Amino acid sequence: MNIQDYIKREEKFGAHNYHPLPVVLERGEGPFVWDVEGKRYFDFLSAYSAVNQGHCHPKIVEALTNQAKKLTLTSRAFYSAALGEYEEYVTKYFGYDKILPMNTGAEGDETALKLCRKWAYLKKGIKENCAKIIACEGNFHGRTITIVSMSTDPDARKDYGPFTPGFILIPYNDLKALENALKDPDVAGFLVEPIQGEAGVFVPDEGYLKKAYDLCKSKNVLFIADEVQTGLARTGKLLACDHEGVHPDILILGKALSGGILPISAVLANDEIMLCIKPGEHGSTFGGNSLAAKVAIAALEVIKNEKLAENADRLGKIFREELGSIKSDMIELVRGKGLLNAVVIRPKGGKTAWDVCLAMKEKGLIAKPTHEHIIRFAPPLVITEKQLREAIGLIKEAFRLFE
Ligand code: IF1
Repeated sequence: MNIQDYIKREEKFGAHNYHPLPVVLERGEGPFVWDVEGKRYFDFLSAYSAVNQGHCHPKIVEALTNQAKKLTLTSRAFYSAALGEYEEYVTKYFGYDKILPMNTGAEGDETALKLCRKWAYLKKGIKENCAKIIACEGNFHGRTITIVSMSTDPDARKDYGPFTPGFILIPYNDLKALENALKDPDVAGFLVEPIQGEAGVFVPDEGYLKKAYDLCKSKNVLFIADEVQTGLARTGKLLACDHEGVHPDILILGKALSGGILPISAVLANDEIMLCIKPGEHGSTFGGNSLAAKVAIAALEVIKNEKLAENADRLGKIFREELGSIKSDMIELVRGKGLLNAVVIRPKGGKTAWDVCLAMKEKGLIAKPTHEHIIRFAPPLVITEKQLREAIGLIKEAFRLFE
């Protein structure tokens, strides 16, 4: 089979809910992936920041294979040795009383929404079915019908109605709008991405998160941070909220919580919030399974032991400086934090971000445009400076093709 055969087979038997770059991958290691013809690429998407620890990290794979031979899943109908060990480890790691373990990021967000509403009725005293949650325009929190009910992206929500009520949308990075929305006594929570990933790596103004947090506290509203994409060292700190010393009331994690090995997500909160959910009021078959518990511990150990946040911080500065120095009228601006960066592309002669991505693929680096004219660059955080500089060279070569 050649590459086209692989692509045709996916087209024929798979739903068309994506438009992938024409590359067929079959192996990954560290910052690299190889296609079915053995060609090597720098992976500059990291599966949307799920592979922060690098592809197939040996320590995480070892935890997976050891536990897979022992016990993978018993469900939460019973206690399990691995889950308790993970719960203690992860709550101490992030500084919370408790974790509610789930699987996908969307389930993490849904769990946070349910927790916030429960708290609203049981603790804040909002009238039942009247709780409101503030979210930001341009948000991405997953793809369930309730989550797309607060989306402003037509592609994410068209023809999926009717939608879940109870959301107030405000512009991102706009404290006045937040202050205004917080006047509503039925507001229970503010759900926000510390950096908006899908919207094109929007980094809010310095101090925005801290001031937003303080505004929420002044109105007894929960500050809910969706760190599914920005968390776990991606932006140069363990959490993006750490850049401003904000400790969210509810923290949502996913993606790299498993190092890209399994779907693992988590919601962390203190007892006053977490204990609002009683037995039988929420759950999932795979949430907190023993295999995920051991994989998540290993994934978190790698982040600490290999100082991935420090690496992301240092290399991110080099990346933005180098990309910013490229003389190309297709580069409108470069922005990001740590190793979550994006380049806004100015189309030229009919050539778009997609064409740049195709050119980079030919050079041996894969990345994908988001929203037409923005290319996100997010390599695994294990990349070395030498590898990063080699990758930057390939990016520069690709842009030169359009001069
Ligand atoms: C797709 C990007 C999109 C997320 C944040 C929750 C979730 C995500 C901040 C849900 C997931 C993924 C989903 C994937 C593409 C990618 C993505 F922002 F990362 F680029 F879509 F916007 N919160 N983001 O970023 O987690 O349920 O997927 O595990 O759906 O196309 P999930």
